[in-house]
Amino acid sequence: MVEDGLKLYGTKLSPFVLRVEWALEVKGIKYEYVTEDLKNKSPQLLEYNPVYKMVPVLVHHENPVCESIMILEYIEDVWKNHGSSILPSDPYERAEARFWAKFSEEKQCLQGCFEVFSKTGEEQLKAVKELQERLKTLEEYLEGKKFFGGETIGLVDIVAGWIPSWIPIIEEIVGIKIVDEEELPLIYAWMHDILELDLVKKTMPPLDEVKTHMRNIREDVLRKTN
Ligand SMILES: N[C@@H](CCC(=O)N[C@@H](CS)C(=O)NCC(=O)O)C(=O)O
Repeated sequence: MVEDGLKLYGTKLSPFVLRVEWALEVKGIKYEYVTEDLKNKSPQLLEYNPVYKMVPVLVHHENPVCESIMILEYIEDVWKNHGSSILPSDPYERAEARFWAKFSEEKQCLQGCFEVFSKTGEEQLKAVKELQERLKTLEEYLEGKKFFGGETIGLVDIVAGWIPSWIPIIEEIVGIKIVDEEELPLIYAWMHDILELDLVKKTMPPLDEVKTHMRNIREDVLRKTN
C-alpha cells in the first residue's frame, strides 16, 4: 500500500532520483512517483523546490524535502524501524559514513567523473588519473566489507550507487578504462555486487537510454567548450 501523502518527483534517467528510489526500497516504503519533464517543469516542482528547481523532491504530507542526500537522511529518520538501516547506529560510524558519502559526491568522485566526461586530450587523461586516485582512496573504506554499509547497502552505497552503471557507460563513450580490476579490485567487485541486487535491477532505467542521454550531454558540453 502506498504510504499516505508520499510522492517522489523524479525523472527516469537521473542517478540522484535513483538514490531516493533505492532508499525507499531498502525501507520497503511504497510511494506515488510523479514524472517530471525537465524541459518543461511542472508548477508543483517549482513550488516544492524553488531554490534549485531540480529533482528529486520527496513530498511527505505536503512537506517537500529537496536534495537527494538530505532526502536519504529524512527517509532514515522517519522510517527508522522499517527495513534495514541506511546509517549505522554508532555515532562515530554514522559520521564516517557521512564523510565518505560527501567524498564520493563532491569534487573527489562525482564531479571528478564529470571532468573526465567533459574534457578531451591531455586534460582528460589528467582527470582520469585524478579520478582513479580518488576511487583508490574511497576503496580504503571498503576494506573487509562487501558493501560500504557492511553486509547490506548503506548511505555510501546509495550515494555512490551511480558508479557501477554510469562509469562503464562513460568508459565506453570516452574510450578510456577508469575502473581496472587489478588497480581497484574492491571497487570493481563492489560494482558487480551492487548490480546484482534485486532492488537495483528493479529500479535501474534501461542502460541504452542512459547511454544515449549521456552521449547527448557530452556532445552538448563539447560544443559549448569548443
Ligand atoms: N544535488 C542535487 C542534484 C540533482 C540534479 O542534478 N537533478 C537534475 C536531474 S539529474 C535536475 O533536476 N536538473 C534540472 C535542471 O538542472 O534544471 C541532488 O543531489 O538532488
